[in-house]
Amino acid sequence: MANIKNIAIIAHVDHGKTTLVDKIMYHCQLFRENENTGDLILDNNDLERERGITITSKNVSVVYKDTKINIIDTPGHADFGGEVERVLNMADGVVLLVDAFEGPMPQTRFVLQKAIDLGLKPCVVINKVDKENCTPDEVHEKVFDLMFELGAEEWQLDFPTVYGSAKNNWMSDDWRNETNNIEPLLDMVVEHVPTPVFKEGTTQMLITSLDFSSFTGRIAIGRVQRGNIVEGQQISLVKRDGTVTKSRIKEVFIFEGLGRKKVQSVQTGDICAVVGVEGFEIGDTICDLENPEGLKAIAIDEPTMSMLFTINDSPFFGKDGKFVTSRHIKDRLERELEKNLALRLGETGSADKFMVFGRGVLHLSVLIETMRREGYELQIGQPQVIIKEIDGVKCEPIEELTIDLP
Ligand SMILES: Nc1nc2c(ncn2[C@@H]2O[C@H](COP(=O)(O)OP(=O)(O)OP(=O)(O)O)[C@@H](O)[C@H]2O)c(=O)[nH]1
Ligand SMILES: [Mg+2]
Repeated sequence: MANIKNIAIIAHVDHGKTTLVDKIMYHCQLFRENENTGDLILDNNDLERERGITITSKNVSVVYKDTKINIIDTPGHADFGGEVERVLNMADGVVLLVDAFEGPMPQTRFVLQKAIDLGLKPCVVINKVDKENCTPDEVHEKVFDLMFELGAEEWQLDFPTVYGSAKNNWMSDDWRNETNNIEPLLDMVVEHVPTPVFKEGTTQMLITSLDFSSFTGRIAIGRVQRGNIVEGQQISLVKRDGTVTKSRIKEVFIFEGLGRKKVQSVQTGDICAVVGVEGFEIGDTICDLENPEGLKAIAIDEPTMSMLFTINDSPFFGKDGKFVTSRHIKDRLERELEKNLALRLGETGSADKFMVFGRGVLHLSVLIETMRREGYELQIGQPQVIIKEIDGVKCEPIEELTIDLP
């Protein structure tokens, strides 16, 4: 089997994940010399471009010194933490980026906690050392303290580190010693991230993401955990609740560069996209036809905010969008639930009103803006914090705010 490394890039918002992935893709020559692909290639939908943030995680794959590296770029904003959590299931190691000036931030802690709990090997990148007055050595120490505090095991605490500037396209073992490429980072990944071991046995693949194509329909994405997946294979689908349905795989694809390549079969450890499975959801397992053994379903963090979505009953009804009825809105919201796992839909007792629960205002506003652009017209209420009773005490979600002032 070819050498494979599966890594997820995790960090707090804006610490430079997507910029780093750009540089990796350029270094591994995914593009022709004369091809101008611009910056933040993976932030490819309109909302991501406009806001300059990553909203959904994405897979790319590069080849470096005979090793295939599957890279998952993740969103840094806390509202999309649910997304990060589940894609980490596909990785064997994480590249944790920390800003050399800001140091570890709340979301660094959150995503690192998930990675440590899943037993992934951390590799640390202290990024943005080009910033004035940054303190890479102190930041390195803080990352160590943070890992210790989060209960990392010894082999995790023994993490390798590189320093550099993703923006200026260099990484190095020492931040004072600027290089002219990012090879030290890739070498670190190749050396320290474990290669998936081939597991004999029947097929098992946890569906961690989904994609849609107007030609082939819904596409299941995940990592083959055991055995292999073959084109045309008959399979059982074990749902999150344990029920089993039968289905057949039409086609399998592996990730190659920015796109996908059709293959006959995929072995344990590689990340693949599967076409043809019927009625699947994220969190289901694709298993052997005769001996279906489901994998542990993915746990998702609970929503913290709710918002009331209603049809537009104002005098301006119908001026803006083309999908205006409660039926339209309901269908759209239900479709969103399929891929937006941290989202919930609640009953309101009225057919025109929908209570939508999300991870935060940004999470909900991205949904609203996406719906608006798709031509939906709706009215929304104020965001409400979800209050929960834990052991008889009323509790509300809290958020920490740090303000640095001169
Ligand atoms: N000075 C400096 N700026 C950087 C460096 N790397 C990235 N940036 C800038 O930081 C900003 C955020 O970069 P992104 O790559 O979008 O960060 P991200 O971590 O993907 O952000 P989210 O996906 O939204 O969490 C951009 O304006 C980059 O140009 C660096 O090494 N030095
Ligand atoms: Mg990004």
